[in-house]
Order: sequence, then structure tokens, then C-alpha cells
Amino acid sequence: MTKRVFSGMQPTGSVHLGNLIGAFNNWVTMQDEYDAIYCVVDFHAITMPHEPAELRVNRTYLAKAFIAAGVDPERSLIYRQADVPQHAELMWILGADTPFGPLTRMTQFKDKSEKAGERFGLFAYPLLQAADILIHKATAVPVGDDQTQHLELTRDIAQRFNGMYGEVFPVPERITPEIGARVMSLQDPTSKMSKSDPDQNATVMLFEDPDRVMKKFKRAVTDSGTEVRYDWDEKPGISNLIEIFSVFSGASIPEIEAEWGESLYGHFKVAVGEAVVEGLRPLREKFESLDDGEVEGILTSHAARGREMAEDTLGEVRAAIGLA
Ligand code: AQP
Repeated sequence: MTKRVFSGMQPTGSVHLGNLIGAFNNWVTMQDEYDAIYCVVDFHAITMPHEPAELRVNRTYLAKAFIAAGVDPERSLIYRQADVPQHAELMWILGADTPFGPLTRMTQFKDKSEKAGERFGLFAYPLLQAADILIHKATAVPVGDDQTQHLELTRDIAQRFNGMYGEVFPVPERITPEIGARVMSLQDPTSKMSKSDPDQNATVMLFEDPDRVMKKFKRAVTDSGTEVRYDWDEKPGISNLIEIFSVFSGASIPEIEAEWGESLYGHFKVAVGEAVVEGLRPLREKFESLDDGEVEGILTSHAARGREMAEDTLGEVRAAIGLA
């Protein structure tokens, strides 16, 4: 079986440290070992209210962010989901056999429905995500921790389909980073870092000005006590900063505790901020060097390949269920 990785990200605005640590870093390393497909999931982005002009810009922006983060268009396929409409056809087919109950229990459906009202797109979101993954027969899906529930549903859907119609889909494995699977808000370390957070200081964007990044770390909420110690129950703010520092410095968590345990919180926050600013510098430079026209060209040609691959799977699926 081909080792294939698929993952997607929504073009809903800037990308942040959580997207980098939770997803992009694994996307990049997995290119070496897997046949890789990374997708700007714009069909998903319209499940929340949006401005058409902003979405248009964000679709290209996100593809540039993929490349700036290290996705190599020479090795990986990068396309926009709406350019490969076969995703939507497979979603319909998979939805035909999917019971209602699990979809209503999805945390993201509940959370986003509170913000935008109950919309069919939010309800069907995990079905489309299953189709995104299964249409490419992906064997591995690198995502952050927040996607665990959706991935479980994809695995159930693949197994149910195979059980009913014969082995068509591999059951994909979820890949999350050991450290940083859930990067938390710098202002409320009990909530995940998120692009839609209204608090400007909560989320660190990948290509933002280094001075702003430093300020955000200096203002990061810490905990009572004085010790720099890794303890999510007692010290969620410091534990979040330790994980971020570990990812950017390469030091292990015990090494960080040994070196910084007695330091003032303020000094530690500056050290984390500096490591992040340095780590993000090449990404920002790469992002600024990319040409929109060239990226458009990559997206167009890769989408053509994406459609061919998706058609191959759909052909098998149609035959399996009696539509061909
Ligand atoms: N805080 C996070 N920590 C680790 N991983 C994260 N991811 C997102 N936030 C964190 C991972 O990034 C990938 C893409 O996510 P997405 O853009 O498709 O949507 P999202 O999860 O809805 O991102 P946001 O920032 O939370 O957006 P809003 O605010 O619009 O809801 C996924 O692999 C995700 O796990």
C-alpha cells in the first residue's frame, strides 16, 4: 500500500503558532517518507459566515503559507479543495450511510453552532473531512489534538464502507506531535490558540512583525508561584510556554526545567519570545519572497493532478456501491 499523507487547513485568515506546531511541522517532515497531499480546504471555510473577497485572498495566502512553512511543491501536491469537486461527491456518498448521532456529538459542531447558529455545513463538516482524506486513500493524517474526534469518525466511516462494500479505503492513522499537539492561548492557557480569538495578544501569527511577537510573549499570562516547572494542572501558562520553547529551541522539557527552573517568569518569557522570533524569521522571509502568480500556477497544475487521483478513487467507489 502506498504510504500517503493528506492534511488540510482552512483559508480563514492568518496562520498561527498552533497551526505550525500542531500541523505544519509534521507536514514538512512527512514529505520525506510519504506521498504527500496538502490542501487549502476552502469548502470547509464557507461553513462559517465569510466575506467572498477575503476568502479569495486567503486561498492564495494560505498556499503561500504552506510553502513558507516548508511544504515543497516539487515533492508534495498542494491544491485548493474547491478546484477538485470530487471531494464533494465522495462526501455525499459517504454521508448516505453515516448515522446522524455521531455528527451531532462533534465538539466543533457544538462550539461553532453557538457562534454561527446551526448550519448544515457545520453539521456535515466531518463528513467532508472524511471524504478529503479517503478520496486520496491517505494512510496518515497529521493534525493537532483538536482534530482527534473528527479523525476517529473518518476511521469509522472507512471501516463501515469497507465492511459494506469491500476493501476500498485504508483506515488512516492520526499523527500528532509529541510536544505541542495543542498550543494554548497566551492570554488564557485553558483555551487553544485560535485564529478567531478576539484577543489580539492571545495568538501569535506566523508572519507578523517580530516586535509584536516579542510583546505578546512578554504579556503572556503566567501562573501563581515563581518556579518554571512543567505542570499542566498547576501551571498551564508556564507549561504552554515550556512546550513552545522546547519546539523552537530543540531542548527537552527536563532540560528547560533544569536550566530555567529558578529564573524569573519575566526572563523566561523573553527567552521564549526570542527563540520564536528567530525560528519564525526564515518562514517570514520565505513568505515575503513568494510570487502570487507563481503560486497560482502551482495550484492550478497540482489541482489537475488532484482531480485525476480523486477520479481514480471515485471510479472504484462508484463501482463498489453500484453506481457504475
Ligand atoms: N492551538 C493549536 N494547537 C495545535 N494545533 C492546532 N491546529 C489549530 N489550532 C491548533 C491545527 O491546525 C490545523 C488547521 O486548522 P484549521 O485552520 O483547519 O482550523 P482550526 O483548527 O479551526 O484553526 P483555528 O485557528 O482554531 O481556527 P478558528 O479560530 O477559525 O476555529 C489542524 O490540523 C489543527 O489541528
